[in-house]
Amino acid sequence: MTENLTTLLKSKTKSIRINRDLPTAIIGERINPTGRKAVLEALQAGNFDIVRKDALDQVAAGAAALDINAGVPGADEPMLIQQIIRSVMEVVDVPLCIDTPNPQALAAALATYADYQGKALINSVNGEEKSMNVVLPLAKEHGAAVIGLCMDDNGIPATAEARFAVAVRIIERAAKYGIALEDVVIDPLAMAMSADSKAGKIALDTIELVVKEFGVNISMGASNISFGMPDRKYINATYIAMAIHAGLTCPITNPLLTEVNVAVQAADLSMGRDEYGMRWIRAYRKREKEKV
Ligand code: THG
Repeated sequence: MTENLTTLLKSKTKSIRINRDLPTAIIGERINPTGRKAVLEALQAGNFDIVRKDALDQVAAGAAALDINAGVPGADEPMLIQQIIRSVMEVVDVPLCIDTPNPQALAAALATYADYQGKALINSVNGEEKSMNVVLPLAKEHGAAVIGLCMDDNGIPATAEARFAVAVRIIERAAKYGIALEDVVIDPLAMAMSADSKAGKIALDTIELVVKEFGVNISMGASNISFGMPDRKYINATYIAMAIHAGLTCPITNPLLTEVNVAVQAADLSMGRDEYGMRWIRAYRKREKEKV
């Protein structure tokens, strides 16, 4: 059996441990203007109230960390991501996952996060030479952990074996930069099942291959899977439970959706990560209280 590795993330006052024997660490997805017109408009107007509210709500709902995505078309992304990080850190103290494909924005975000003496999760590097050459040195320099996406110059591989091969390449390259294996988190890439009916299964199979070989932590945008489908929350809830069984440890998802949150809690209980069901019972009481 491969050992289950622990990824440590930190904010100024909080450390979280991500490990397959511990409860699932939800990374809240909502601070992301893509597909959210109100957020996009507020950010363009320099208003960060929605960002602060999304941060507070997601942490109250159980998010262990928050994904920060500042992808506003035409915006000065390095400046915007710094402003978002400062706004979020005003109101919550969970570690951050810095979600940008822009190297300047990533460097700016990591520099700002350093003011909080944190250890961030970089989202993300992929198997392209140009991505690995830029992102991995930044991860090493800032002592950050990094999500490796199972895609490269040729796009997203169509089989689990080929995605696994990309994960291997990223893991080996990270080691060359002196990044510890436990600081590499692999994302098998959950794609819309409405576009490709095998997309869900390929990601699950990829998780199993990567976990068996390396024991590393696994992240993914677990809501991507249901794009283009009605009643998305039920698909998301079912898929996330299955992915947790396969080895997913830190999904990027929306903890404000009760169906998703309950599925994660029930999956943790089912996987033997909730002694005496204490977390399940506590979450039940919280839901009951919120009903009235
Ligand atoms: N892997 C990694 N990072 C990622 C993704 C991934 N970051 C971005 C994305 N994918 C994960 N984040 C989201 C955020 C929102 C939604 C899906 C994935 C989403 N939003 C609703 C929509 O677009 O319909 C809008 C929600 C709302 O309006 O409240 O579905 O795969 N590493």
